[in-house]
Amino acid sequence: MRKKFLSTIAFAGAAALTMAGCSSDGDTEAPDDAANGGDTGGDTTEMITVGFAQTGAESGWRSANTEAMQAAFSEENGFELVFNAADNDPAAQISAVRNFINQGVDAIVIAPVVEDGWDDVLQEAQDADIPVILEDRTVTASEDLYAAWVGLDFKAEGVKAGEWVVDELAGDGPVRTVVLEGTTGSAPANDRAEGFNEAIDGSSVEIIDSQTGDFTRDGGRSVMEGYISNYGVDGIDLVYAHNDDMGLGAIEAIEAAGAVPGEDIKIVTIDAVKDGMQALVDGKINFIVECNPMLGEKAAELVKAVLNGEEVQQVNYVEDQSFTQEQAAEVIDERTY
Ligand code: GYE
Repeated sequence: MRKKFLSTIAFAGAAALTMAGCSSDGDTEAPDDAANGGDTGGDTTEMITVGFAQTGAESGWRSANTEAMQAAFSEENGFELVFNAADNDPAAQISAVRNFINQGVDAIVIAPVVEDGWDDVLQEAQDADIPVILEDRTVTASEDLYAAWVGLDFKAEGVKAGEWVVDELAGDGPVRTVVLEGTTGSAPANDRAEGFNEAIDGSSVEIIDSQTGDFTRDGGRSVMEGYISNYGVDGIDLVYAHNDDMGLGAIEAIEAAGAVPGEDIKIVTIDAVKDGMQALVDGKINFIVECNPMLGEKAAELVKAVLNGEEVQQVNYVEDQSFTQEQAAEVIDERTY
């Protein structure tokens, strides 16, 4: 552990210097030991211990993100990773971060389940001189409380989804739309709703209902079953799902009701993970906006830079793209997630 490791060397060095001062004839020559870069034959590798507080394992996107983070924060890259998945429970995630602080890790990385409630524990990390890097989702706490953030522009993703719907589906009659929202209080759910609503404003796209499916396939399916029961298949023109997994759940509900997803009811989602892209190629989803989960390398780069005392950019966006059914068919075989 870097912090403890370095403090041990510092202590050993100081002790050695003190010893030299006491026992020698005032020779101020620093003794030859690890603290002075001397070759003591000991292990001087500085492993960086990082506590990573992941949201959970709610979706295909999350699995891809976790894999990318574990690959980047590997031993061969100089890290010892302490991993916690909070099962989408904000209180459990904050408790995990407190544990990391008590363990005295060198740095903490968080993918915050929800935006609010982070001020106290981030202040505690700062008081313990442990830098925090956010990856994926953002928080409402002051930027002074964390060193940097790397992720995606969720609002822009919502705008891109809404603009496609307006361009391709809006016309004279209403486009009766039901929304499958992400986790309540999470940045992607809030921002994807805001962006979509801005893009459809003034068009014939009409949101008739909006409920959370918590970013899970089961959640998407059960909410969609409720929509079909309330409005009937013929009463719904479009599903806007904040992620692929809820869109895939909606497909199951639509097919169980005897209708054809992608035709009787159009579907637009966000993420572009493998299963979503396959449904797009199969014509069951009509348009997907990508949300790149490969954030590990940038997060690891930020941790090392911050621990080395380097200036880092506070906000770090990763590029996104979007796919029609035709575009998905061209790229699906070469995609890594
Ligand atoms: O869209 C979803 C995951 O925070 C961007 O969380 C991420 C979202 C992603 O569960 O699939």
